[in-house]
Amino acid sequence: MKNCRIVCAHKYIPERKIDNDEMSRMVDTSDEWIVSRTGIKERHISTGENTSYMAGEVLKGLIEKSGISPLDIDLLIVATISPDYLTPSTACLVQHIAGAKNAFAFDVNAACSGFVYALSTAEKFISSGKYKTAAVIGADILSKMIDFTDRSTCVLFGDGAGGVLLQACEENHYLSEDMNSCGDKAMALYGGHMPVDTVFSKEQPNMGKYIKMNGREIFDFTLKEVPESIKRALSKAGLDLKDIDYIVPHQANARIVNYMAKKLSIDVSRFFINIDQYGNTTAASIPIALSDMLEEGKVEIGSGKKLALVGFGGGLTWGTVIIKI
Ligand code: 4VN
Repeated sequence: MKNCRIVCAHKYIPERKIDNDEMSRMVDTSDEWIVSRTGIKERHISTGENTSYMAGEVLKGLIEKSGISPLDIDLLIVATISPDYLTPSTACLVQHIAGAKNAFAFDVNAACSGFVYALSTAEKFISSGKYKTAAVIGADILSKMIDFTDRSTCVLFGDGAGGVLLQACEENHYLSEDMNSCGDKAMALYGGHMPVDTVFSKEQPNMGKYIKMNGREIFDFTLKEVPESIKRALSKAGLDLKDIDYIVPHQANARIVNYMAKKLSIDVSRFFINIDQYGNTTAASIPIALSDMLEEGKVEIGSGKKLALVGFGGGLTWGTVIIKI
C-alpha cells in the first residue's frame, strides 16, 4: 500500500470578519477598488489566536471527521510562513495540541505554495511504504506581518488554516505533480527579515518584518509560469484539461485566475474561487478551498473526480498536484 488518498478535509477561520468598508476606514481604498482588482469582499483576522492554535483546531477536526485515533498519525506537516516561533516548529506545537504522540512533525516554508509542497512531501513518505497516515495542514496569520497603513498589501490578505488527512491505500489517487522554485526572484515577495545584528556584526540592512511585494512582478511571473506548470502536470498524468473536474488555485487574486483561464482557453467556471470570503490566506488557501468544496458537495471523497491543486507565491515557488479525490 504505497499509494495514498485524501480521507477528509477541515478548516479553521478566525471569528473576526473585516469587510472592505471597514478596510476603507483604515486606509485610502474602497470596496469598488478591492472587488474589481482582487475579487475580495471580506477577510477574517485573528484577534490573538496564533498559527499553532488554528492548525491544532484543523488537526482535531480531521481526527474527529475520520474517526482515527491521534496515535494513528505517523507524519504531521504544517506549511506556514507565520509560525508561532522559529523553534519549536508549529508542527510540534500542533502535535502536542492534538496528542499525535507517534507523529514525526515538521514545518514546510514555501509561502503560498506551502500546501502543495507539503502534500508532495507527505506523498513521498507514504510512497516509501514506511508511513501510513499523514496530516498535511496549511496555516497562516499574515496579519501579524502586515503593515495596516500600506493599502497595497493590507487589503489582500486574510488569516486561516486548512488541512487534509492522507492515508495509504491500494489505488493510485496521486496522479502527478510539477514542482518549481525560482530563487532569482526571491525579493519580489518578502517579509520577516532576521538580519545578523549582534555585538560581533557590522551594520546590516534591515528589511523589516512587514510583507512587501512587487505586485506587478509576481502577477506577470504567475501568469507566465503557472499555466505551463498545469500543462506539464497534466502531460505527466497522461491527462487533458477536459479530464479535470476542478482547478483549485491558490486564492491570490480573482483577476489573475481569469487571466489564467484565458491563457488555458477554458472557462473560468472550471476554477474554484472563494477569495471573496477569505482574501489571500497564503498556505491555507488551497486546503480551505478543498474543505469548502467538500462541504458544499461540489466534490465527494471516493467520487473519482480529478482536481488540479495549483500553488504559487513567495520564493518564488509554484507547483501543480493532480489528484483523484
Ligand atoms: C501570486 C500573486 C499575488 C498578487 C500579485 C499582485 C496583486 C496579488 C497587484 C495589482 C493590484 C491588485 C493586486 Cl499573483 C500574490 C501572491 C501571494 O500570495 C501570489 N495581487 N495585485 C492592482 O490591480 O493594482
